[in-house]
Amino acid sequence: MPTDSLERARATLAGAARVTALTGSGISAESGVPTFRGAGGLWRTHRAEDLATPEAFTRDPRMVWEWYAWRQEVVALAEPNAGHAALAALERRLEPGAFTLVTQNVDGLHQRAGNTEPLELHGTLWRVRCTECGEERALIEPVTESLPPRCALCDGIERPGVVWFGEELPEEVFEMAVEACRRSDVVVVVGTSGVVYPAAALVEIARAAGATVIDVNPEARGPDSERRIALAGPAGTILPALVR
Ligand code: BJW
Ligand code: ZN
Repeated sequence: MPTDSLERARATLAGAARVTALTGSGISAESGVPTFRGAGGLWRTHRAEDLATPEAFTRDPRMVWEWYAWRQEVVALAEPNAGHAALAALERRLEPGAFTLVTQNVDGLHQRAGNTEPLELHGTLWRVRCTECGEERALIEPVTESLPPRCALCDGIERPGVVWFGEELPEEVFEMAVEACRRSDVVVVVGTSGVVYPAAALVEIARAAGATVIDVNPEARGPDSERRIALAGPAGTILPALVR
């Protein structure tokens, strides 16, 4: 990464009144949480993307739950990394309400790092919902009961409180994310392949509204332009340097 890109990004961020960060699984990679599409995106012999569907759950709820229970264990043992910490520092540095954190991640590491209310586009590993009566409950630790877990009210099968392919994102959460992107001077995009919609459209919305997009990703490719700065490298190194 050219140092002048980092300097330009730092100056742009420092001059911004409103900032949004949009994160994906890459920001948690350095905490030991696997991404979806890179190395480690396989669980047993299954592609993560094939498990994150309502069809997979209907076919074999127990198997899909074993994957989620394993991921809960991985995340419970993980710690937020320097990239998460830098975004928490950025929130503290800006005026109240001037920073919005939008995440596709379900791991809860942003909250543990100190961000107050990330907009969780794809839900969370730490809530479950009954597929029969809709009752929800929060989890404070990984599920340990026999899988799939069952509803205390009606004995229906519970499902993870996440958004699978073909399902709608939580409407209000997505609208708040769109609004934040429209109003932001700078959008920092961290650790996402940008292939999953509608989350990926947020970057297009921000750009169309005139924001500068700073891309933090080992795979980030130039060229830089007036409204786009690519910072190629791991979030745990780049974000602290950007926010410092
Ligand atoms: C690092 C790093 C380091 C590594 N530092 N970086 C328009 C066009 C085509 C298709 C669609 C469309 N609109 C909707 C669709 C369908 C579909 C979709 O987008 N499909 C595409 C894949 C083709 N979208 C949906 O179905 C969505 N719903 C919807 O649109 O509803 C309306 C509708 C309904 C019915 C029909 C049509 C429309 C829902 C999407 C839900 C996605 N859910 C998942 C699972 C969540 C639960 C769980 O976690 O189990 O969300 S899938 C998975 O992908 C997960 C992630 O949040 C999401 C994004 O992945 P992410 O985070 O980008 O990870 P990777 O692995 O792809 O990338 C990691 C990146 O990190 C890489 O770039 C690395 O380089 C980088 N990296 N180390 C920084 N150290
Ligand atoms: Zn129930």
